[in-house]
Amino acid sequence: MQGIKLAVRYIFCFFLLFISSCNNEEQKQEEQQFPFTISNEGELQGKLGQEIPVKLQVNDKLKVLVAIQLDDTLKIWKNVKGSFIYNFNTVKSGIGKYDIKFIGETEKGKSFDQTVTLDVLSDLPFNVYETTVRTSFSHLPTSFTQGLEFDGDQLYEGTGDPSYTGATYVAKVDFKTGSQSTKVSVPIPNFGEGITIMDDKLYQLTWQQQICFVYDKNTLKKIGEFKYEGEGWGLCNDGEYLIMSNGSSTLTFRNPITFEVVKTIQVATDKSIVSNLNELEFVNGLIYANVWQEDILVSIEPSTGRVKDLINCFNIVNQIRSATNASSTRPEVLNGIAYKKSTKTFFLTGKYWPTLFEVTFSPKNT
Ligand SMILES: [Ca+2]
Repeated sequence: MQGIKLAVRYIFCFFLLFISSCNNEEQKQEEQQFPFTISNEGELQGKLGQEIPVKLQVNDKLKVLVAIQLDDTLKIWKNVKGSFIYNFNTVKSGIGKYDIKFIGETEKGKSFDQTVTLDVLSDLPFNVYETTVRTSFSHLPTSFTQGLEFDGDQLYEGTGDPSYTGATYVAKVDFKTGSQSTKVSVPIPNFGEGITIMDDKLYQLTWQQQICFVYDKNTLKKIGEFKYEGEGWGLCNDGEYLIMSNGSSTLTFRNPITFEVVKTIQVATDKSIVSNLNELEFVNGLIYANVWQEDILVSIEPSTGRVKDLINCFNIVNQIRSATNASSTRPEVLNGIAYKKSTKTFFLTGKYWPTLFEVTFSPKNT
């Protein structure tokens, strides 16, 4: 009889333990269950001027849901249930890539978060142009071109230094012969990037050294420098601000006196965000950019970041690739845009290219 009692007691205890472990398991599952889901993640793309709908589904455990962009709270929902749509305002954000973080808090005070990326694209299609070569000039094939700009009819060039042997320089170049009249070498470890000329000063970025060197444009004597954060790639100016690329889809406008950031824009076509923006040139109200490792240029509207034109440079890139190269350096990517106002022509070259092409752009025959 005693044995039976003990057995019943054991079974009862086991049953209690089983129930309690089930409850614990349920509680754990409940605690780990996201109180909201986003059903259209991966499709969050829209055009400037349109709203981008983010489709949310919340369960009855959710107490509060917050949408945050950087440190700004976009929206707070309290006691919402079921499915609803949050419309992202692209007029307010402008063109670009944006991360939105949704944080949901359950009734038990546990919080869950999920970040989604939205792409705001241009609302207008772009034109496609081709390049027509007007003249070809010699270009020093040992120059790793990173910046190219005319001041009147005087061409200036800035180079980089991939082998870290002190090959970074800024020079005045005779565009007809490729010879250099005034040249300033920049010591290692500086890796020169974009150059631009504004108010008798020549500005030269560096890739990862976070220094912008400033020179007297006539003598190329160094007269100052600025520090900045992040990488430096291309540089141009609109007559008021310096405009700088860093290899992303963002262009940064800076005050030329203080180098402070005035504004940034992101760049996109109506099909995609355009990153890897490299050497720049400001011409007739548009920013022209080399796209790194692509045989194209894009022209960009400075107020919005819309790509207005895409310029195919396959013909000149193919000429360079197919030419027998006698020099020890192998031509690399297209990288160098300079506009000469007196002839209304663009001058294009690339890293270690033996040729500087004078070109015009014409609509592509379809
Ligand atoms: Ca340029």
